[in-house]
Amino acid sequence: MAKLTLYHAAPSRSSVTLWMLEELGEPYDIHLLSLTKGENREPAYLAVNPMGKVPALRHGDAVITEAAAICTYLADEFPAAKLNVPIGDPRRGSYLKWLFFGPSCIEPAVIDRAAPRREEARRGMLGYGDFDTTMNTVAAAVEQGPWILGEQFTAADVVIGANIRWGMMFKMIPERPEFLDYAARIAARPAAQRADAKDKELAG
Ligand SMILES: N[C@@H](CCC(=O)N[C@@H](CS)C(=O)NCC(=O)O)C(=O)O
Repeated sequence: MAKLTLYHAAPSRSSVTLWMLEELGEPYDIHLLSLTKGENREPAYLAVNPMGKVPALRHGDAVITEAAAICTYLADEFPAAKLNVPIGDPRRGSYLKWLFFGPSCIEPAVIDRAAPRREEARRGMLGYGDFDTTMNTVAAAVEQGPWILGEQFTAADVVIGANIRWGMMFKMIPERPEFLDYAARIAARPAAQRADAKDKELAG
């Protein structure tokens, strides 16, 4: 079977994909990079990801970048783990919507609030509209639980769950009950615990 190698900095956005790999349960290697030493800007890594960003995943000859794309790829590539919603399933549309909602709405909404623009952009110009609507939309999606699509935990929970956990940790996402409950359900998952422990060890 083709080898999986995660290019990772601990902790960082690549921790999302570390968690995804733990949920997947397939063997993988970690190629650790130090962002503080600028190893992500060295030619060897720029050949892997010209953006100089982590994460990147190598699977055999394929290289995938962008955390949400990596989660989507792994879920589809290893369907036995039941972390995807396959083509043809009526829930696939909703599944894809949430995989994209993380990087295209939640992240920019959170970052724009943390580092506001000098001139406020019109709501219509912003893909996420406004912060409160974005948060209310996510809260409604995770409120009922246990997972975004109901009983099945999917890659969409890794992407959205990581946004919520990290956002609350850095006080960038409000600690509302829907988010706290969802984060507690995630924290109880053995794969999330293994990923957290691995990250701590790697960072240490
Ligand atoms: N859009 C990318 C963002 C990745 C990203 O910004 N990673 C940060 C770590 S949290 C990074 O590599 N920063 C190093 C740098 O930009 O020099 C994704 O979602 O994977």
